[in-house]
Amino acid sequence: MKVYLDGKFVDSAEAKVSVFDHGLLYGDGVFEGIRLYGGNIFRLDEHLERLEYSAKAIMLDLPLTRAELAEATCETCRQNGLTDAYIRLVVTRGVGDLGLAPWLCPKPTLFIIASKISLYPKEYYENGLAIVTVPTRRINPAALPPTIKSLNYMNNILGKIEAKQFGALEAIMLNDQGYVAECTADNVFIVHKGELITPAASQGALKGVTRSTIMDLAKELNIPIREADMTRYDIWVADECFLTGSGAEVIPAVKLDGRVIGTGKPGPVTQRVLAAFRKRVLVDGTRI
Ligand code: PXG
Repeated sequence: MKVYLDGKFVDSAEAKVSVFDHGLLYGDGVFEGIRLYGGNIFRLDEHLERLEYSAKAIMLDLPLTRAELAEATCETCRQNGLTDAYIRLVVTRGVGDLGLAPWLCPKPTLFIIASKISLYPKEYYENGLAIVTVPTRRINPAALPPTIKSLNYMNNILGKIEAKQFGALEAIMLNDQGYVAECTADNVFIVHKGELITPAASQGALKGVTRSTIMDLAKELNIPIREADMTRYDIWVADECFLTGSGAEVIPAVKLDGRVIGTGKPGPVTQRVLAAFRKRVLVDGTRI
């Protein structure tokens, strides 16, 4: 496997960063998780825009322009002969002294990995996931905006660990006011009386690329959609629930904390959205 590292393609065994890299020392950096479907990098431009916003938010100057980043991403896929893959694009603050000071890190580190991703087993797309609410709250946007896709994922990792303790593969994370924010690595949607509802980013959600795709698809399919405050009650009484993310795509959730959601089976709106999403990923984006 060839990895793009600071302008060169290197063998995965040689793709190493320094122990003084602030991405490692402090989680100081930003990243994107992107999918390649049948030679199409899904919504690459949208991912790169979010990367630019994440970098701007942490006052990190990206070492490449958007066009250069796009080309490096495509070339990483080509170099590895991939047509379907998971792409991880990471920009760290770079190498510096011990001590937080980002201004003492002269050069960001940029690497791009294109590889396989382990998805949820197929049966969960057919039968739905049983999810739980975890005690760990999503980070308050005033502490660290969850809209920044930063290398600080400890909040989500704590949620993921708790989900596993309760025997679930994914979990609802509430914000510190008790409203539903998102899942550990996915956004959440419910269907209620034919309408799609998802929490706003201001409630502590990442502005997911899959989430924004669902918003576009819903308009095309004439399914009403809106952002709204959401509590666990809204999920308890929802007709359907599904999660979205670059890894998960669109996956039905049929139980929350042992309670059945809707009929307990993936519902018709979820299935329509999932089918439309699967078609869209092949055409919406950048050919490598
Ligand atoms: N919320 C969080 C906290 C995420 O990390 C999403 C929502 C969904 O966003 P997108 O843009 O993907 O629709 C994410 C995305 C991984 C992995 O390596 C994580 C994500 C995506 C792909 C792979 O576990 N998280």
